Amino acid sequence: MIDRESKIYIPGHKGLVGSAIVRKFLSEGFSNLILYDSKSFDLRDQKKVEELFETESPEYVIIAAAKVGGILANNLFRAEFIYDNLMIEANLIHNAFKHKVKKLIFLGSSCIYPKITSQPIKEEQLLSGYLEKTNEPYAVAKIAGIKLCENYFRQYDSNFYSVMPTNLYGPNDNFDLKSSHVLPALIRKIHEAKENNADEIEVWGTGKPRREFLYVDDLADAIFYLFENIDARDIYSKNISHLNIGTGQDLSVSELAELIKKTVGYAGNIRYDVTKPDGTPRKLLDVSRIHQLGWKHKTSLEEGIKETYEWFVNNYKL
Ligand code: GFB
Repeated sequence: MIDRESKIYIPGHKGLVGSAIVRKFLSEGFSNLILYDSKSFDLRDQKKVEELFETESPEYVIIAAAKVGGILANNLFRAEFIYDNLMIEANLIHNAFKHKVKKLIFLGSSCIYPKITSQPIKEEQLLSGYLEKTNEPYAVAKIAGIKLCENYFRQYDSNFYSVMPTNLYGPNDNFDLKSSHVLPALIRKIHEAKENNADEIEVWGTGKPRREFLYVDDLADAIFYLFENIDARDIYSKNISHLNIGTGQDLSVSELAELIKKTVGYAGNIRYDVTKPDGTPRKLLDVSRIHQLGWKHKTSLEEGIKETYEWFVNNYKL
């Protein structure tokens, strides 16, 4: 068991993922959390990050900070998606090394895998083919983060490793229609269509791409489990560079829209805007490794959507 008094730095603690990790760690008795607001603290600033490590001396680091967004934001803000993410992760990982952090967990995304690859996707399939163009800048930055952790381990024995969650959703998600991911976007569109008695909603692309969704509190649970039980050598000794985290189940965007319509109680039609990109046809993670390590998700997609919809109705200010 890791000492509950340990100092844990969680960059990105206000986002969807970071806020779930904070909730989980607080509930497990860790109260010595180092939390800096990314609005007032620029993680791209090398000097500032160095000063933070000198002042705070964190013992553990969990990197939930990143510039993230849905398919359109990734495609439009390509320069920021690669630059911001490279700077954030390089500053954090290098300073964690310099300040002898005991364990660091870096979070990426399932978009690191090739666009066309066999399914479900095993960890070994990283760098075995071309990336999906819409999120190539983000994916390249995340692959660089994986390789930073792996090579600080290989050269210096740093206890740093990466986890790649599938598409995430839950409380504190981004519901802005231009920058959000599909699940929160459809919750908002369907809710507003119901409120306004609209006949139809617009869904981007063909509705055929398949996605896997993990409730963010389940991700936080997985991170906590790994934090307590798994070290870098447990990962790299298996000749993999990171661990997948998902449910092992996917559905099409059309099926997702139908599920959300049911939860919200909306009976209108769906119009597909095929001028918008589909992105990767499918990215279902092979989660057998994390299952073998003793962790499995708990929340069904139906329950997770219900919780997220309730959160949206009660908390989101339109
Ligand atoms: O969730 P999403 O934006 O990202 O889109 P990706 C998933 C699928 O849903 C795409 C369709 O085929 C979209 O065209 N979609 C339908 C919509 N309606 C909507 C809508 O209203 N909003 C959005 N956003 N999509 C991202 C990557 O890819 O996934 C990131 O760009 C990251 O790098 C993230 O990895 C997890 O799953 O295609």
